[in-house]
Amino acid sequence: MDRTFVICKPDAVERGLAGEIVARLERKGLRLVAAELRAIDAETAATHYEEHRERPFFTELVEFITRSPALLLVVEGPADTWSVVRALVGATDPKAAAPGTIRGDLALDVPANLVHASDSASSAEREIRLFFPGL
Ligand code: IDP
Ligand code: MG
Repeated sequence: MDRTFVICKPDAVERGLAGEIVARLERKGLRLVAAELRAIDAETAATHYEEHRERPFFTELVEFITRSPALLLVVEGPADTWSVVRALVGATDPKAAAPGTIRGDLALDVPANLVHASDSASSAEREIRLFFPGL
């Protein structure tokens, strides 16, 4: 079995869509290993989004992801679970995301695109360690 990291971002919790997102992951056959509603602090957010530090939207992104509690998840599935979850989540820009995906069905804009999901096996490992160091 393999694991990946998912965040139901503040917009998902605010809109009451965290359950819908968890349900989609579970219906796919993935299993919850950890789940915690947590207000992400600015330092952790900056570390998490380190790869985007030089992007013009970095400040907006950190403010968004820290604005209210997010639902942090570790999910378990077959090899390369990260890629299964990314397929369910859809393209970064919800306007371009395919219908049937979480972003394609339920969101319209960035940065409020409902979900973060690790984009590789190494990102999954790094992000699980950052948010759930005890796991
Ligand atoms: P991903 O979440 O699909 O992996 P990334 O390119 O890693 O997409 O970007 C991280 C997050 O930054 C996105 O999910 C979105 O919330 C936000 N974001 C991406 N591009 C923009 C932008 O052009 N303006 C504002 N926010 C953005
Ligand atoms: Mg990314």
